[in-house]
Amino acid sequence: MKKIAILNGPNLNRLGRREPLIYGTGTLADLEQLIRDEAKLLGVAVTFFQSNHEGALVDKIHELADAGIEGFIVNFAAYSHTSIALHDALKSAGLPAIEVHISDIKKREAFRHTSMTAAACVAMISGQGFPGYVQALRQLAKL
Ligand code: CA2
Repeated sequence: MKKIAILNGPNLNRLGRREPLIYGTGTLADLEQLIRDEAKLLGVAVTFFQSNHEGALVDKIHELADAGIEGFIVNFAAYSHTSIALHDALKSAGLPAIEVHISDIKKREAFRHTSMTAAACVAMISGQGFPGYVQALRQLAKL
């Protein structure tokens, strides 16, 4: 069974509490359940990690790569726009990664238009809401 990790970055543990017009009303637990349901249909094993700390996300990428994970779905949230460390961590893992953004980052403030981490990914899905993670899982399952 293919093993995929879903990594979520800072403030995504607050989903469903504020800004419903941008991020919807679902919580992180709802998002994880949606992905778990799809993983079951696809016959893929999924593992989840959320952190508000850049270094913790870097450490988790290394740990999962050493443990034999086969791909990543990443939403590094605000770190997507700033973090060369997370870009390098994905590169060091040498595994397929798909970046997801719940909102359409190109239609928001200019400081969200660039992603440092997307360049270390095989694809980016932005603006599809929670279903963007499901799309990413389907794509990775095929690789
Ligand atoms: O659209 C996305 O998925 C983002 O990665 C979400 C990040 C944002 O910094 C990125 O530019 C785009 C924000 C994470 C969640 O922030 C919340 C803010 C208010 C309420 C709940 C979550």
